[in-house]
Amino acid sequence: PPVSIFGVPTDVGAGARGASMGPEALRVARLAEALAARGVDVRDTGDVAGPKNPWLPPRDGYRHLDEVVAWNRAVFDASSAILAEGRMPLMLGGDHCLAVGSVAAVADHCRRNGKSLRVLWLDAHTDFNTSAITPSGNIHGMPVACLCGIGPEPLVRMGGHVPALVPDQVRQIGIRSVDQDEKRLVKEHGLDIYDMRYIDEVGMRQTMQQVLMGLDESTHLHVSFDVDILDPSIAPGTGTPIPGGVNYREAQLIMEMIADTGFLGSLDVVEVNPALDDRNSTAELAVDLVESLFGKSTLMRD
Ligand code: DIR
Ligand code: MN
Ligand code: MN
Ligand code: MN
Repeated sequence: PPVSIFGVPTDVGAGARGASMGPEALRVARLAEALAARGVDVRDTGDVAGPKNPWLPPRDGYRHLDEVVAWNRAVFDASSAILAEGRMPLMLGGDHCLAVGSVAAVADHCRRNGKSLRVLWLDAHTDFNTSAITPSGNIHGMPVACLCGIGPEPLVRMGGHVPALVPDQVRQIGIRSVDQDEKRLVKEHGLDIYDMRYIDEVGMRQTMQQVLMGLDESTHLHVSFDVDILDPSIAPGTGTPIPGGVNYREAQLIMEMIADTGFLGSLDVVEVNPALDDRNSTAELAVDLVESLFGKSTLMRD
């Protein structure tokens, strides 16, 4: 399907500044050109707009809630418009709080079109915090909870339908950092989490076979790719790097196995932070992996 790229240059949901430069870093790494070279009909619609980062401490367990809501409304509108045109939204973050808007738009689109949505959350973190339990107040640690109906009213209601998602629709891959009370909450809500220990024990191939089980022609796959799923040795340019991440070959296999399904319907690439990167290598690796997600492989396979 044809792809429309849009950038969301903000870091209002993060604990480190710099993810606001992510869209430009991914453009400098020639994301659109790489997809076009694969024969994808791709358009870059530019950046959406929103408030500046006031860089204030959290209030009532949330940092920059009003700004996060404003940016997510812009994301929801951009993503919804692209889906309505029959194109695939590719969001360039920005921090991961923006997935509230992008996934809410996709959930709404699927509901209207009789599609069943499955969300693949590629991340070191489960992003299932709430204002009551967050150690940071950073809203990029909360989008999955918000999408599942737990969170501040304006974020939970973003797409109109509450909750936007049920935990059943989510698969989380690469997880290795879950906060103390967040552990209890993800267990309580039955999230399907393929953490690094699981990947170590069964291998990435079997992990992805589990993750991709039960798909059919009606499935819309949304991939929310937080680059901190990758090991910091290969992806240093991100705000909350956690050791023990997915290596280069494992990451390629994730993307290639998703591509093989043929059901990719939308994508977020988030948490690229050029201020912390080594010569744009994280953005370049992200582009390489997105190429694989769109079907690039070493050989023709059957
Ligand atoms: C941490 C970090 N769990 C928090 N979360 C991040 O602040 O809630 N998510 N970095 O991507
Ligand atoms: Mn995340
Ligand atoms: Mn993360
Ligand atoms: Mn590749």
